[in-house]
Amino acid sequence: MRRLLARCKPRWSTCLAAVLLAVVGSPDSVAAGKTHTVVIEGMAFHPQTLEAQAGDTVVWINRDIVPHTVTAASPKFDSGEIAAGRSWSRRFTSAGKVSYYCAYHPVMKADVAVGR
Ligand SMILES: [Cu+2]
Repeated sequence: MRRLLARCKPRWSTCLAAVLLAVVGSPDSVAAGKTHTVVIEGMAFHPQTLEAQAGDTVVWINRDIVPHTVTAASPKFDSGEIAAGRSWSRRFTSAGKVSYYCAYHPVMKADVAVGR
């Protein structure tokens, strides 16, 4: 930590923020926001539209016996294969409606509505 702070002299406030983020932003931080769950079951995402706030994390749990993906064009992201019984999560940092689908079964579509 001392070495990290020593590098901070030129832009003290920016660096302090970075240090704080490094401390506060650890994966098990509660301050990061709520965690929501989307269940993938019966070849569909439940709920169809999930409402979340910026900073929240969404966990997709695949309860089907076939693999699925969580794939979006804007912002662009892709879970890759989520095997049966496995899960995948993503944190949403900016507001807006995010439409996603399953790359293996493109008829499977749903949204995350991210508010502020
Ligand atoms: Cu699928």
